[in-house]
Amino acid sequence: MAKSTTKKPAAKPKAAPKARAAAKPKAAAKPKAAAKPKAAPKKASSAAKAAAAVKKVAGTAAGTVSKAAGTAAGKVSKAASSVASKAKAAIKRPAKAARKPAMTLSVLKPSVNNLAVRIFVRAAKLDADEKDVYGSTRSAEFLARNPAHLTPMVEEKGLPKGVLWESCAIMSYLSNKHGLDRLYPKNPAKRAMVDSAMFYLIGTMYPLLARATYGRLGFGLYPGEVGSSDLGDDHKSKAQKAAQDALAEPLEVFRTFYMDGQPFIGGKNPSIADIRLAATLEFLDVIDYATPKWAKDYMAAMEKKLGKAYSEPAADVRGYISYVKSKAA
Ligand SMILES: N[C@@H](CCC(=O)N[C@@H](CS)C(=O)NCC(=O)O)C(=O)O
Repeated sequence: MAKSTTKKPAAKPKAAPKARAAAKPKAAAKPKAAAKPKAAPKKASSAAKAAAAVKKVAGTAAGTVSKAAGTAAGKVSKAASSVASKAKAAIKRPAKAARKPAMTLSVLKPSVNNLAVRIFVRAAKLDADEKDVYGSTRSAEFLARNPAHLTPMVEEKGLPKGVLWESCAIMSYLSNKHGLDRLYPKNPAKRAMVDSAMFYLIGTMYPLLARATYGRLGFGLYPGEVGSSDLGDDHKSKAQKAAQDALAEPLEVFRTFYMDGQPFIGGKNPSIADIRLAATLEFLDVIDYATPKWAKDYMAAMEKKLGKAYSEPAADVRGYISYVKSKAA
């Protein structure tokens, strides 16, 4: 399972300074609490139970046997106490150092690009050390590994360059590597549909969604766009509205073409394209978008299917949106 370690105390997308401050508190708090280290106490308490059980059994056995034959009872009692002392020693032995997860996943928690992979690693039960890299994606150290300064980013042995970014590429790679055919079908034709849905999302829908939501989220818009220009607010809000209106078409394409009467793009079960789509739609809440009923039902179905794997990381995005909205109010 993904584990969370927060290197920098905050989460922050390529956002304006405002958003940085905002992203931080929520992002830092939650996944830390969700993190793992329950192992040691559990081990100790089960060892203690074992010791107690051994002692109890040994006591009973010794008592019974001693009535019948003192010598035999002595032997049994000796053996039992040796087992009991081994169990006691096990209690004292320090818990084994946790195994280092096979991969590191660098994330910014209020981001839906990141949310997709965070949901994926949890749903696939992959062993990942999740690192919050808020504030450090442009550091020399980060740029030396990832000149695109983008998250999510996976680092693990075996990758030709040691790192991999782009959410959909990460999910495809890890699905291939771990044989997760359930999330990313092996059949070439079915896989092509999942790829098509993901490329369509990243190449066509996401730029519209970013133009419609990033301003409100406090994230920086891409160079060359109205939102990042020095045009006045009236131009910016017209551009934002145009992008918002344009979202209806790709949404409808997902419903009619990719889902086509099935609950998910993946058919009866979610695929990595579904994880990417549901995560993306989370941002619509920041503009109070009139999300069609089918899309709301779809998101709820995704969350129901994936459970905590979905809701735990989604809470970071939702928390950030609530914060942004409360500030605006
Ligand atoms: N298409 C990419 C988009 C990745 C992206 O835009 N990541 C942003 C967060 S939403 C980021 O890491 N920005 C930090 C930076 O540019 O320094 C994906 O799906 O992974």
